[in-house]
Amino acid sequence: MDLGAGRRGVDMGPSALRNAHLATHLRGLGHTVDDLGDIAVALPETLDKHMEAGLVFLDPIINACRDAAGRVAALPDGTFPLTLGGDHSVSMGTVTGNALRGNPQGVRSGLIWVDAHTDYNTPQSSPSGNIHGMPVAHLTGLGDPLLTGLGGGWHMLPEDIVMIGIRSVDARERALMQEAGILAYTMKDVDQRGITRIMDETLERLGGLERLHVSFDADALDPTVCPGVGTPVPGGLTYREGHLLMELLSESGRVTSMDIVEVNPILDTRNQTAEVMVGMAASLLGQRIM
Ligand code: 6HN
Ligand code: MN
Ligand code: MN
Ligand code: MN
Repeated sequence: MDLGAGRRGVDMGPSALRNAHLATHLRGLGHTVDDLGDIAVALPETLDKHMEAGLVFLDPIINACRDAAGRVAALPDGTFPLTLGGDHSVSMGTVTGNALRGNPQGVRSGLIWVDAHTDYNTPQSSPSGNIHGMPVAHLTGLGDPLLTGLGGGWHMLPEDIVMIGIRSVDARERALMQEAGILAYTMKDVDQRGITRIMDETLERLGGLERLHVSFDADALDPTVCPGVGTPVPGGLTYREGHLLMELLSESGRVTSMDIVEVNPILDTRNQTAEVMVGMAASLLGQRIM
């Protein structure tokens, strides 16, 4: 879906990723791949676009997130859910679904949020009303009760979240992040300390957790690497920093699920962004150079 984003087009992200041979690449790594198809979501042109309590397109987004959460939660043991977005609001569903797999109360889980943005707005703090800027806040229980209620009583703990690649945070969003105490590695941290140290610290911080979900927003990478995104911010992760991040996570053997989101083929150059993101998934799922 693209209902959570400010501009059209990320609803075509899954097609672009399939076109970039995602399944073929993963099968080449020895994985069995089952494509479960798309979740049906209404087109914005068929809906009345209005803001309700600071949220644009709340109802259809809740439905899509519920559907995503239910489908992910129902997957059998031993499967690795890889979700294709779509705008980042879908991660409220996927992160919740992954925590609820095999346990209706939800399991304490870690979240690695790779993004230019912290996506920690509430309907009150958001400058846009776009729900893709709000998923992490809602996962931790802040914001609209319908969206915070997706997991029943389950919520993410702020200390179980690590963000990487951050370089665009709204003023009131920053205050909420600080209040919650969420660890965010900005691009300054990446420049100064490097991905290797950041990943060591991240895996250490999330040490005791059995489930780790990676939510990868294509706009974490520099717009020269991933031009097909709706909210590009200069000064992002390089191609190699992105891959190194995925390679170190792969080596850790600890990641249990992943989202690829915010790929916008309308704004892309010859499907480059989808190709790059397929490479990121392949790196996380075991691609070796030698
Ligand atoms: N994303 N902070 C801005 C907002 O509208 O809340 C941008 C959010 C971008 C969200 O890229 O997933
Ligand atoms: Mn290819
Ligand atoms: Mn995002
Ligand atoms: Mn983003």
